[in-house]
Amino acid sequence: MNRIITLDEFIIRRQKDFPYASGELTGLLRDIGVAAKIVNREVNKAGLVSILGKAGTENVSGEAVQKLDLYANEKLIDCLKNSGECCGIASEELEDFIPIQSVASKTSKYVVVFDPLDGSSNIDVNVSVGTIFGIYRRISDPEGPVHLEDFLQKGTELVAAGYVLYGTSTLLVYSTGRGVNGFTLDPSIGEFCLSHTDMKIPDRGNYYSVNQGYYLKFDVEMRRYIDHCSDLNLRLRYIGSMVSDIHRILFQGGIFMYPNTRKYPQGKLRLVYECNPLSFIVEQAGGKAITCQLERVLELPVEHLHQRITIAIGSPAMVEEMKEFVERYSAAPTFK
Ligand code: P6P
Repeated sequence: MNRIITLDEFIIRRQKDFPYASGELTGLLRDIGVAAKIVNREVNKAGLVSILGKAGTENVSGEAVQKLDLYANEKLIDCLKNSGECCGIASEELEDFIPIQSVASKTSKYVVVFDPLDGSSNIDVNVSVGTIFGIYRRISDPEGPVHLEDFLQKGTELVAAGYVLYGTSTLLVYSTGRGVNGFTLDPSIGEFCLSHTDMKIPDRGNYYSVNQGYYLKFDVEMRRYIDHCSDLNLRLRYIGSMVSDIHRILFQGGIFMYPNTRKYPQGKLRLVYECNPLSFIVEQAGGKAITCQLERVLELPVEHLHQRITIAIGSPAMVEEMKEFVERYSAAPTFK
């Protein structure tokens, strides 16, 4: 049996990959791991305590916020505030970013963006949900407080990104730009243990993931590509939790799409909190991530914190095929 390698041990070992590493990123990643364990503890017993159900409030995107969303948001903020390695936070649940003013934190060089509990509409029906995070180096004057510009960086500027999947087991997957590794939580020792080394997405797969219920609302080129997936007898798998849907695609190959609809003409999914971190990971695993207008997600200019985009992400051969359908059938002017 292979020796157990914990997340902490792995992060510390990999710190040597960065000659100028000062240990700050190591500390930050470990603190995110602690927050994930705390959130996991509550997610796993959500049915037993009064944190189920809608919290009665709406988040900045106008969606009903579940109590577990608020709990996960608070725990992540607490852990990052106490870490001393992060000078600012932006959460999908909050209108604006939060500067961290403590003496230890305000001179630190990293800011963190996160969706504390993505797919939370699935909580009450015991379907897997996830946390998504991204880490940027601050670009504003290190002597002063963080600025909005620190959080509006392109996905190509990510220093690290990851997700936690609270499913049949709890899995933390992350990348610092040198490949993708996955760690499964062993509750008996309370540690995330290396379980998926150097993850690579298959060039193509048997799955496509899209909300078929909106099919008639998609543009013709997306409908043509979805018909093509169906003609190939690919299997439709759609959980409605982006982390779960993308994890399947990352692991088994396939393509996930959220095109524009009448309700979401720009697309529904958030660039900062969902699409950039997950696109960073999928690209690091050899996959591709583009918008349905064929732009590379990671190169998109970030105009505001809650910007929404369309996305097609997954196996490279399948994303390329979807691109060919868009170029062939799109009524819009030819894409650059
Ligand atoms: P729809 C969850 O609310 C989420 O942000 C993603 O996790 C998920 O992929 C998507 O929205 C589901 O949206 O419109 O299909 O219910």
